Amino acid sequence: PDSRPTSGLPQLPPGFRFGTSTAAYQIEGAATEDGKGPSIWDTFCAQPGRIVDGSSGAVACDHFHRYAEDIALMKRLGVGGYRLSVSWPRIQPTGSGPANAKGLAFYDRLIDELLANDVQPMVTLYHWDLPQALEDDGGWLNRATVDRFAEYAAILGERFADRVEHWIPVNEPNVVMTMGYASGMHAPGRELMFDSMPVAHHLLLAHGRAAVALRAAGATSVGCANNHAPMWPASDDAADVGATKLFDALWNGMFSEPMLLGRYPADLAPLFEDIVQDGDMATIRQPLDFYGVNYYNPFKIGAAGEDSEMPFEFRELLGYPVTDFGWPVVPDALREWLILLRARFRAALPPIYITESGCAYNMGPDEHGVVDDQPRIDYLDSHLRAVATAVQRGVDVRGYYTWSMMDNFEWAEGFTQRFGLVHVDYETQKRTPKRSFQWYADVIAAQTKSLG
Ligand code: GBH
Repeated sequence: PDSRPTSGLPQLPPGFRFGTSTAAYQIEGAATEDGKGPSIWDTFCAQPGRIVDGSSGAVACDHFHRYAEDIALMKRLGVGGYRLSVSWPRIQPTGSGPANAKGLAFYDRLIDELLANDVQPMVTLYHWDLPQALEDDGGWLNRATVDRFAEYAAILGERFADRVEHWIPVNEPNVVMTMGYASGMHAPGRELMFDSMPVAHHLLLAHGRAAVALRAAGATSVGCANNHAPMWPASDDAADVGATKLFDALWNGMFSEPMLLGRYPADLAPLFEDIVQDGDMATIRQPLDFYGVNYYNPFKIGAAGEDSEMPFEFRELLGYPVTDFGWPVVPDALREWLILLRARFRAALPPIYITESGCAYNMGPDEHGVVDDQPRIDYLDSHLRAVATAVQRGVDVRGYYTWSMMDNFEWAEGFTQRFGLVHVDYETQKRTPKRSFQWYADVIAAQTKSLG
């Protein structure tokens, strides 16, 4: 008999989907196995000073070999869905031409194992690991990369559309543009600031072209995964409010408005004048079956100082607890964002999935082997309640995929930040479910029970 509590846990409506997320480069390892070509992250990690601990995703969680063990954990967790990404250079080692059979075979094994365990795959095509050969030709600055992406999408659609529940072409295009090509904190490490605008447009075209290719191959649910956050002005000062409005357009509007409305935010349109070609906006605006939101925390924005390169500035958001990464924990801002998103797009907004939401707390196993990550439980509890409140207020949120299933390679932070429900010992590859894992399992089980 199951004596675990069913009350005191956050409750979502019947049919609400609970899931977890990961991304290929962050967990798979096997960087050169079975014909995989190099990606921009393989290259970036090899450059001294790029990754805080000098590490790379060459081995990561060795999920490429341990996927069955990881899926067994998902089964134990009781999740109905798992968001994964496909490594483009595993499928096309140089980003173009025929598919690598061994690369496809890995995702066959993975997807079939998920389905055999009643976990529905949500598949992202591009979670930042561009084939290096395409970057050598200009990467996302080059419009031809969009054609390559459409071909890649067709390969995946033809092979997997019969088994994949949800598809996401591009993870967080705003992060790709800002961190990859504007500030250079991420691969490919370009520091173009506002000269990176073509990257945004090409990522949007890639999204649209992939949606068309996937549907042509039989995909029935295509969405997106956009990183969003409410932007709070540092003061009521006109200069702070103006800077906030501009950053909001850049971060929240620049990708959502073209995808859902077929146009750039008015304030940004001049920046795209010389980039947009006839028919592009219609290509970008494909009907979406769902809208994925990756949420971490709100931003406080102020007017820039005199010598600043940017017309806005990030200010520290004080008065909230912070994760081990230093990110403020503000569950109300998730509710606020969901309500704002609906207010902004109304009928143009499809059902929402939270495609990422989570936190870094870096504790490991104690002397009894227990990973006591109570702050993660508090984080998940409060954020699920924020979603539940938004749903009560009429926002159509269908699921919550927490970031992340397991500790993994956190990009420029290497292995120093742990977001997982499952602890990974990178020396031994031992998996240890944390207390938050059991808590999430209890939430899911209680939810199922309450359906009778
Ligand atoms: C997601 O990115 C990724 O999809 C996932 O792969 C990653 O592991 C996860 O989150 C955790 O980081 O103030 O300009 O420096 C989130 C990327 C990083 C975007 C922090 C906002 C702060 C922007 N976020 N970033 S800035």
